[in-house]
Amino acid sequence: MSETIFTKIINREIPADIIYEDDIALAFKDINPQAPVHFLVIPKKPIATINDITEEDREIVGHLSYVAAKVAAEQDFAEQGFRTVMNCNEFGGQTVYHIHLHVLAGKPLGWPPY
Ligand code: D5M
Repeated sequence: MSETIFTKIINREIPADIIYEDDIALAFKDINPQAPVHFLVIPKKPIATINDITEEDREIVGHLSYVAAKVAAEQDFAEQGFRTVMNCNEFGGQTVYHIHLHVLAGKPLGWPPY
């Protein structure tokens, strides 16, 4: 797949407010926050969309939720609650084609999300 802006963030070619990193994933604050807390958890492996996840990626993708919960606990909003969202393709509202788990928190979130 072609490189996205998120690969540049992983490679420190452009700045981001990084809040978590390990061998598999990176988490950083969303540049256009939709809630008081809004960060993205991405795999270091570039996977374009949910549709492109393969069997070998299952552990990586599960790890994104693990990181979301870990940061939620560390930042003390786990008990209050939060939302994770992964958008897919045009109708899902995806704009960056490197999968990312949005983590939104800090206020009661509406449902449905439109
Ligand atoms: O979400 C893509 C998200 O990525 C959107 O909420 C903005 C965010 N974004 C885009 N560029 C950056 C940089 N450079 N830093 C931090 N956050 C960024 P989607 O689900 O694809 O619509």
